[in-house]
Amino acid sequence: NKAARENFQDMKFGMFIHWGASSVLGAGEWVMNNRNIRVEEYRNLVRVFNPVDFDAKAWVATAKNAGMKYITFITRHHDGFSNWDTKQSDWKITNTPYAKDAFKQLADECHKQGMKLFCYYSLLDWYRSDYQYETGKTGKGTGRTQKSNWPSYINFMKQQLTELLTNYGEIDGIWFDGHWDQLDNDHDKTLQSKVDWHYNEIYGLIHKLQPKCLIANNHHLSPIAGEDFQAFEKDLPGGNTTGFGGASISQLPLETCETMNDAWGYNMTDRKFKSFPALIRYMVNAAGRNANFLLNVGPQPNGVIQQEFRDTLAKVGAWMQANGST
Ligand code: FUL
Repeated sequence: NKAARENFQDMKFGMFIHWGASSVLGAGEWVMNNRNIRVEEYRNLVRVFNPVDFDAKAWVATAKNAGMKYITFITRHHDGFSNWDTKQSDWKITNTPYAKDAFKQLADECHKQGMKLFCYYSLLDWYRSDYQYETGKTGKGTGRTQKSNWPSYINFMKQQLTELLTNYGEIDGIWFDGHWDQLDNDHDKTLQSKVDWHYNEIYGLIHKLQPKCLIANNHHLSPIAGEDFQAFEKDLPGGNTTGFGGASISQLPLETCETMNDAWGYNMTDRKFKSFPALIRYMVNAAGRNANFLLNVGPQPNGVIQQEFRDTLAKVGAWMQANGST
């Protein structure tokens, strides 16, 4: 949808939010894989994730005051935990002591405050037994023993995406991630996926359910049919500084994402906070390349965005206002 793509390009600045059961461990969203935590241990997080101080209104206000026009929220990251009341799995926020649908609250609040809403959705999955690849970094894996069933997994994703695009009002985009997974989990050497993700069917479904919903895929390759904007991770388009393969720049709208410290999901020990001038520099450079800037926060397990991030975002917001960009 051309108009939706143009609107996207005009938004310039968004908030990325990495958050879920993994936040409890305070060691980033890759903790399950990095520490080879087995599914039967990891699933205990459903008993302890309890974000009692989560306030969608406060998140949206923080984004708005920073001059951000959209939010890209982790609906489901690689650990497979769903931040909404999915019917497709028990591994979800409504089965925690918190028991409420966080995504619903966020979606309602975004619609109320005129904030655009994108869903980050992981293709790869460390949790489900029907997922066919074992991804433990040291090769030990996460202990899934049942036989994989690829049609079942693809169908699961379709059902979940249908929920997200049916029960939560207007969704402005789906941001896919995890495309690179493959038998040898050779994440760093090559990003050429050997997996058949059934993109035709999945993208077709999304565009059928919500024609204005944009699709991006953090596959680090040139965009394929059905994708609406091109995502660059921790890199300015054309920068090619991260070793992710340096995809060529397409004619689609562009977006680059970065994070406030070195972590995406909440990491207790990461104090490498980017300075306010560094963030402004990045934003200006992104704008100079006509790319949106998606800036990440990893809220704490109680649901609150940490003070250091909020302080810096307030400064960014003041700068945006002074420079007439809001
Ligand atoms: C990566 C993921 O593996 C990270 O955990 C994070 O979500 C980042 C934005 O994309 O590919």
